[in-house]
Amino acid sequence: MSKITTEMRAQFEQEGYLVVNDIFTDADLKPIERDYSETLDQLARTLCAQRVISDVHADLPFGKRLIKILQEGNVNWAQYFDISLPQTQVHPDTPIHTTASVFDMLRHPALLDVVQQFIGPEIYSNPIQHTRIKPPEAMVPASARNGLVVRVGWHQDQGVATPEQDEVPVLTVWIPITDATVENGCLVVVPGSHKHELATHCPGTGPDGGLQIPSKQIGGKPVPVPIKRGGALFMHRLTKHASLTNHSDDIRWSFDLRYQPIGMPTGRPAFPGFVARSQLHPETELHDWRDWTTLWQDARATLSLGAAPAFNRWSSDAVACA
Ligand SMILES: O=C(O)CCC(=O)C(=O)O
Ligand SMILES: [Fe+2]
Repeated sequence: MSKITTEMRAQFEQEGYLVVNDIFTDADLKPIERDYSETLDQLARTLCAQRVISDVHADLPFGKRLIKILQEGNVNWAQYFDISLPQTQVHPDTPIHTTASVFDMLRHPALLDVVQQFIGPEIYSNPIQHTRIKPPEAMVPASARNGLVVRVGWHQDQGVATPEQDEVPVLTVWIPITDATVENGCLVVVPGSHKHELATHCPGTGPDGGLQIPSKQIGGKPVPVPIKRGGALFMHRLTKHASLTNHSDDIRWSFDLRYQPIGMPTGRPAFPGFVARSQLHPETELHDWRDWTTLWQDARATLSLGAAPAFNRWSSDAVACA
């Protein structure tokens, strides 16, 4: 089992976050890159056929190819790569990137071994999860600077879930596919902020158009958390964090996942989670990525009928948001 040391555990308790290096090998991550290259290839071919772009740019590596395509056409591409549905405007054919390689990452034994040391051996994959592929921000057209492709503002992950999840020890796991650096927009955290209460989050005020904690409520001194590919950041649900702008000339690519004990509210009931590991009932574990895909397709079908579930508790009328 990949072990975290007593010192590492103490650091998490003290600071509210922990970086663990070398969880994934290159061989673990390569299949994900291959799948995403395939998705980008299909998208490029479709856009070329629609004459949105003039060339499929098949000779370029993934990141540079995506940037080139974005430079040519103002394309709404992020949903093709995300491992979640959007919170609104779900249609029967809304794309979602549920592939075998991503499912293998969600169930990766070395990752779950670390998660187990935080929340125990009954591990549920919480559906609050995203793929974030961020181009250099200056290259994103102003009208598209929102959502998953730009930096996020200050928040606590508990604040992006519904309140029935408040007592659940949900653990955030942030996994870089490209090295995450200060230049390309790694995360910044306020050490120790998990010892404070949930702050007010104001809707529509973040740089991504989402929730954000007003600056006077951030407190503490933020520190950047660069991480090498292969490692992961583990974060308490109350740790205040944000991400930096991508000022580099290539993409910054990460997945953010969440895990919690089995049998507790996920804070996003409209989306499907699954049993990732169970020592008590191993027969309940989900092992086939196609079953995972079906869960998301079923959720998509339901949401496309027009259901409008609440995704969080915040109102822009809050005094702190004025
Ligand atoms: O990747 C980012 O920019 C933000 C991620 C985040 O807020 C999270 O993983 O909880
Ligand atoms: Fe977050």
